[in-house]
Amino acid sequence: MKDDVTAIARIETEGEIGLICLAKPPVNAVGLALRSAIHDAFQTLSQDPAIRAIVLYGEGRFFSAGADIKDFGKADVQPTLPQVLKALNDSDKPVIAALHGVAFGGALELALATHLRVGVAGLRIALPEVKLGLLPGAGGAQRLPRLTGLASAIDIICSGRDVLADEALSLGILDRLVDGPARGAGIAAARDVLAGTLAHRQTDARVVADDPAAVDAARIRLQAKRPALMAPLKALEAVCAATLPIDEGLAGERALFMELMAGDERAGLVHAFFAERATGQIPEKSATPRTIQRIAVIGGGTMGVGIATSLLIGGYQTDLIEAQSARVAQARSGIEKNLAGALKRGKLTAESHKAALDGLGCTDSLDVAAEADLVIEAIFENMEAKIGLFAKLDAICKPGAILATNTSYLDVNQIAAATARPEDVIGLHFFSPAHIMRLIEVVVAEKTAPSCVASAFALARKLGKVPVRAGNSDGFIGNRILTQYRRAADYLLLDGADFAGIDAALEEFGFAMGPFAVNDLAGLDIARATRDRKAATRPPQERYSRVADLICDQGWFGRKTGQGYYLYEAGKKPVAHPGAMAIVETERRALGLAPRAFSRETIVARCLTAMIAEAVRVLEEGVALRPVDIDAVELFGYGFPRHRGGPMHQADLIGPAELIRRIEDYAAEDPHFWQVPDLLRKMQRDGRSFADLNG
Ligand code: 3H9
Repeated sequence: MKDDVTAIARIETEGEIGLICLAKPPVNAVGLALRSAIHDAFQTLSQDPAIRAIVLYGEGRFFSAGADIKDFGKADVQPTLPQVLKALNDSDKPVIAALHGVAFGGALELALATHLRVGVAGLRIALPEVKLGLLPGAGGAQRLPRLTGLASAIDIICSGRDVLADEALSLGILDRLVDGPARGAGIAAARDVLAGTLAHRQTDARVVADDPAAVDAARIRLQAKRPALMAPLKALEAVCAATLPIDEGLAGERALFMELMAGDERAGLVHAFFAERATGQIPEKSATPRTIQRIAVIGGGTMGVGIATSLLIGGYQTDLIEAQSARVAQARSGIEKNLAGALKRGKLTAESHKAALDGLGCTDSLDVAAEADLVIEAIFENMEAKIGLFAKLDAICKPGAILATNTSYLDVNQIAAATARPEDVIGLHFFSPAHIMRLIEVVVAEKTAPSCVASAFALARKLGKVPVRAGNSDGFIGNRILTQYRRAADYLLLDGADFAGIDAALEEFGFAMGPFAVNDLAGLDIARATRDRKAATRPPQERYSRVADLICDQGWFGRKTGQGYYLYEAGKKPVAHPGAMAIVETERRALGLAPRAFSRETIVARCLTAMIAEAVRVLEEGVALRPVDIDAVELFGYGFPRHRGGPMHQADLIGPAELIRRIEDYAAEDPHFWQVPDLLRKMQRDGRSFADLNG
């Protein structure tokens, strides 16, 4: 038989061993085309009398990332993945999967349907479908328990977690773990099978013992999760079906899979998956990034310490510059503590932890910035201070160094104008805690050079972050939307909802914390400083809630002072602060407002609509490139519930007509705050969705 070097499922032969090489870059995703090609290749090899064993392996970095997520619409087109896998399982000839890199989702299901699995060191396997709002829909929930037993399969499938090669071997998922290329490992295993020295077996022929204790414990754990998602619970149901005869179990699993496939949870999670990757499509994509090896971070506060930690974890030599000598040691110990945490969580190995510590310099001297390829300013939010600092950096830094500001609101053009090299100035807006939060808003000012933008994106990806290109606007993308979301919540509070009720409604929607709990965490004094800064330019028609200011007047700044909207006592669950509630009531009386009742749905509808309206304005002003960039900002920087996909994804679910109706309805009370953005009307007229604008 002639080897076909162009096919996406390439047939190769080594004596009596036939190989099928998955060759569909970048990740060998198994969509309709690849599964059909595998099916055809398998039939060819099955029918070839010269072939006695069949090996499947992958070309490139991975065996395969699983089913093609872009191709879900064709999940039911024949040959379906379950049909292809059944043919593998039923084969008279031994079928062997040789796995390297990753074997996820449908790709692991494919391997589970073969008769023997060989892993190459470094392999990661997973059934991550629940992370996409799905469950393994090609027999994974039936076949994994046949290898591992019910309890381990529940753990792996309902969490979607990665399983490393050693664990996969010990659980019986892998039959053999070797070093070296997968192709050779597969051939060696096939030879041993043919020689009768390596046992192989049809997975479907095995039986699974029931384990009611493990099932009950998992159900209780999953139901207690917030947000309580459907996919893990349905996945549990599917795994339980593994105790039935295989055909019944497979049919039950497929029905549950198709049910999830049709749901909003799946749509939101898949949107989030692609949003994370889509943000890299920027106009500066073809610019060459500058070389960045050494970075200086200025400011030893929480932000500076977090940013420096993130850079060190990313392998950069990093100098933290804190002007107040007395605070230098404190900044160093903050970074060391964060790095120790990263080591403990497995984000750093012992070796990379040591390298990170070796790469850290802490000083009170700005002169060190002369050595840096990139300087990130993270001092307090004060324009004069930033202008003064950038003028100094202009004098100190080497030509071509990138000068970045971590400002969250201020005008980057103005900061750039303090230097004679505005083309080298950019905004890098990290989110706190900067070594954990994944978003970086990359703020492109009027004169920022494309190479500067490309460098920021390359840096962010190296740090494992999600960079989003933002225009220079007060609050950029995220904080602009946050401001309107908070305002909607403040108005609900004045009009009769209570803050704990508002928080509960939004937490039920899926936010980890409601807006008032978040305000307490961030520090009420911080938001007040921003409001004070903007007071002079606040439009007279704007409704202003004084509640937060009055709470601050009491010296209650939230968590850090033990009191804010909530009362915080060590070891106890925070409770609504009666003093804060009294302030709300007094303010309502002073304004002559009769409190109204708001349902949880209304609370969510108002807050979400306020977010969406501002997001649409951000889009029509060109501050965000695409709707999906806005969703990425909200998902990776502001805790927007992942399964909801982001505000723009929600806007598509709600539809422009309903959004316009809501805004016009709310505008009857407050026509200044509630205004229909022109773009929203245009979308309705043109019958377009925000997804259409993603390109
Ligand atoms: C499933 O299998 C359901 C089954 O039960 C079926 C039942 C019938 N499909 O992440 P990267 C793209 S559900 C389509 O940047 P890395 C990705 O969008 C599936 N495309 O690389 C990107 O495209 P672009 C279960 C995919 O090295 C490019 O490949 N599987 C898929 O950092 C590179 O990706 C999963 O959930 C896919 N499955 O990480 C695995 N995967 O260049 C999801 C990736 O245009 N994938 N792409 O932006 C991953 O975890 C990571 O992509 C992986 C590589 C670790 C594989």
